[in-house]
Amino acid sequence: MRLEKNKKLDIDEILNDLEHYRPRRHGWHWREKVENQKLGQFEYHETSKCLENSIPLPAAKYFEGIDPQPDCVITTEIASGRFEDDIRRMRMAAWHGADHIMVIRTAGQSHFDGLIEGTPEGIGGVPITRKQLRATRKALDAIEDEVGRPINFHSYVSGVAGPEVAVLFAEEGVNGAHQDPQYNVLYRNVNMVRSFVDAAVAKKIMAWADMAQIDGAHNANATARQAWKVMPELMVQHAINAMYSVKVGMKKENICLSTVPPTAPPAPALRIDLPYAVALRELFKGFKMRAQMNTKYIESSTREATVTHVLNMLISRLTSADIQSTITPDEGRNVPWHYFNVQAVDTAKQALVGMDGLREMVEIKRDGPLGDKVRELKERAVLFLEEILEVGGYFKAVEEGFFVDSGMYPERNGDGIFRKIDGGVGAGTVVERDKDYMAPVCEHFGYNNLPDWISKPCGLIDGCTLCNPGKIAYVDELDERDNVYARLEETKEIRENNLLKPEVEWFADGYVSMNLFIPAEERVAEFAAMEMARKMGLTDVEVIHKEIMQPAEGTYIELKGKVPFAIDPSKLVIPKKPEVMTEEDIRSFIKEYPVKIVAATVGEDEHSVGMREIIDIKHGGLEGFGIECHYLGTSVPIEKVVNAAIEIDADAILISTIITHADIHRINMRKLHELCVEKGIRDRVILVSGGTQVTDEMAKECGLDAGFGRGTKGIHVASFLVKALKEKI
Ligand code: Z98
Repeated sequence: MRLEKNKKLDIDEILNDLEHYRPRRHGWHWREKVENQKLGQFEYHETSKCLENSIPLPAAKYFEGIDPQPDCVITTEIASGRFEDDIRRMRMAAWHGADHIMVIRTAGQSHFDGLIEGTPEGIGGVPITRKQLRATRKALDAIEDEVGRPINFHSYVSGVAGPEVAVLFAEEGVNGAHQDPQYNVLYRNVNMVRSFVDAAVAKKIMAWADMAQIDGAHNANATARQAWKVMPELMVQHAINAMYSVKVGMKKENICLSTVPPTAPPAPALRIDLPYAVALRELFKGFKMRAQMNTKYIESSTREATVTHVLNMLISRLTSADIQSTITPDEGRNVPWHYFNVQAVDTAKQALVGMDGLREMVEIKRDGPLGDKVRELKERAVLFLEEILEVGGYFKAVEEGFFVDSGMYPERNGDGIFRKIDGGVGAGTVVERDKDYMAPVCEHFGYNNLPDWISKPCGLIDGCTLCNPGKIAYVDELDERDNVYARLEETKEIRENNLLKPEVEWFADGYVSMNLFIPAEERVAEFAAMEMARKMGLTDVEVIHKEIMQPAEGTYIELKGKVPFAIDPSKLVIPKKPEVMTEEDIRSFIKEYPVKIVAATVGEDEHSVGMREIIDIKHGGLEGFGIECHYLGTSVPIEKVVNAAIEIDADAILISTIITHADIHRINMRKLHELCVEKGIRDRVILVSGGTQVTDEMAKECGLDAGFGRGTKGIHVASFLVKALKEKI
C-alpha cells in the first residue's frame, strides 16, 4: 500500500485482505543521529536524519524550510476509541515528527482478562485486538514509507492477560510496550505472584520481538498525594523492573525507564527535578531514559501544560533522553483533538531543536546543592531497597504498604497501597509445572521438559506462531453492531458525497471548540457561555477549560459542542489563491529592474496606517524588497498622485481608500484610471488600490489592475507588482 501526499488514507484499502497482512519488521527503531548536521545556514549537534515528507515548524519559512529532527524518539499518545480515526491522526503526527505512537486506553486495558477480537469501540481509548493492531500496523507501514522514518507502534502488556497480549504484540509487529508487574499489583490489584510470573513470560516474548519496554514507575508519581515525596521509591521501582527484565533476558538497551520530573510550577520545579534526573541517570547507566512528561499537575490549560512540558525538556537536554514523551491535557478532558497532539509533538521538536548543543555550553554544577541532593536521593533509594530485604523481600514490602506512601522515605505515613499475597485478581492461579510439563513453543520462560535431541521446540508441531505466522488464527468482527463496518456505515453519506463536518474525536462528529471571554464571575460565566453556545446552535455543550481573569471582571471559557450540519464544498465559492512569490525572487527581480511607486491615501481620507504598513520596511513592506516608495500622505487629491507619478516616472500608483461613504472609494478608483488615460500614462503605470472594503474584482471593475482587501501584506502587493512588471518587459 502506497500513500499519496495529497490523498486521504483509504480505510477500505487498509481493511482489504487484512487477514493476510503481515507486519514487515519487528523491533524498536532508534533515530539515526547525524553528527554536525548542516541544514540551511546552521549546524546541529543533537539531530537525526531528516524526513522525506514532513511539516516543519511555522517559523521554518524564515530558515529555508528546514525541519531538523531531534536525536531522540518523540512519542504521541493516540486513542480516540476508534482505530479508523486514530490512523489519520497518526499520519498527521508522523508528518510533524512523531515516531513513537502509543495506542492507549486512558483507562482499563489491564482490566481485560483475556484477548478480545474484532474492533469494538472503546470508551476513553481503543481496546487492543488483533484486527485493530493489524490494521494500524498496516497503516503505519505505509505512513513510515511516506515520511521516510520507521515508526514505533506501542501499547500495554498488562493485566492478567499480559502474556497473551505479549504474544499478540510479537505476532503483529508491535514495537514497544509498557510492561511492569508492579503496575498490576499496585494499581490494578492483580495478585502479586501471578503478576510477576506473567511478567517473566511476557518479557521473554517481548525480548524475542526486540521490543522496547517502558516501566510503570511514573504512575507512583501520578498517584502519590505529593508527587516529589516518592522520588526514592521511583528509583526502587525502576530498579526492580529493570533487573527483573535483565534476568529474564531482555537487552539493557531495550529497557526504558519511564522517568518523570516529579514537580511542576508553582513549585520551584528545576531545583527538585534536576537533581532527581541526574541521580537517576547515574544509578541506571546503560538503560534508556524515556522522559515522560509530568501529568500529575496538568489540568485543562494547554498553555500551562506546554510550559511544564518545555521545562521537562530543559531537563532532558541538560541530562539525557532517549524517548521524549508528549502529553496534552486532552486525556483528562476527554477531547482527543488531533491538533493538540500535533502541537505537543511540535512543542517537543521546537524545544529540543532550540536547545541543540546546550550541554556543550552549560555544565551541571556538582558541588553545591545539586550534588548534595543527588547523593541524598541515591542513599534514600538504597536504604529503601535494604529495608525491602530486611522485611523479607518485595512481596512482604507490598503487604506492609511500602509503596506510594505519602512520606519521603525513610519517613512513612502509613497511607501507602497495601496488597495481600493471597489476594487480588488471579490469586491462587499459579501452579508449579509438573515434571513432565512440556510446551512445544520456542520463546518459553522457565521449566520445559523437552527431550535433549530437540533443538527447536516448535519443530514438534510444525512451528509456533512466532516462527510460522501462517498459523496465526485471524478472527474478524464478532459483534454484529459494534464493528468498523457498522461505524463506517454511519458516516457513509458524508464520505461518499464528500461533505464536510468539523471533527474532534471521530470523523464527522460535528464537534467544534470555542473560546469566549465572559465579563462575569466564574460560575455565572460558565453557565452563560453554555447558554450562548446553545443559542448559536451547538448541542452537547460542555465547558472544557476556564480561567478567572479577575473575580469580578470576568472569566475566560473554552467549551466544546456539536454542530448538526454538513457543508458541501463543491458549492463553496472559493476565490483563487493569490500566488505569492518568495522574498528572494522578488528581491532579485527588483535588483535587476529597479521599481518606483507613488503611494497615498486619497480623497478626504485621513487613514494612514494601512498604506504605511504596506510600504514600511518594519513589517515586511515594499521598501524591504528594494522598491523605491514615494509616500504622499493622506487626503491627497487624485490629480496630485498622478502628477507625482509622472514626475518621478513611477512604475505603479498605490492608492488607499478606507472611507466608502457615498461610494467615494469606487469614484476615486475610476478617477485614477481615467486621469491616467487622459494623461497618456495608463499603459506605463500599474494601478493598485487597497482598503478594508476593497476587493480585487471591485478594483478591476473600476479600471485598475488590482485591489487588495483586509489582511494584505507587503509581500502580496510586491508579488503582484513584480508579476505585472514581468509581463510588461
Ligand atoms: C504513559 N500516559 O505512561 P490501564 N502498564 C503500565 C502503565 O504505565 C499503564 C498501563 C499498563 C501514561 C499512561 N500508564 C499511564 C506500566 C498506564 C495501562 O489503564 O491499566 O490499561 O493502563 O504514557
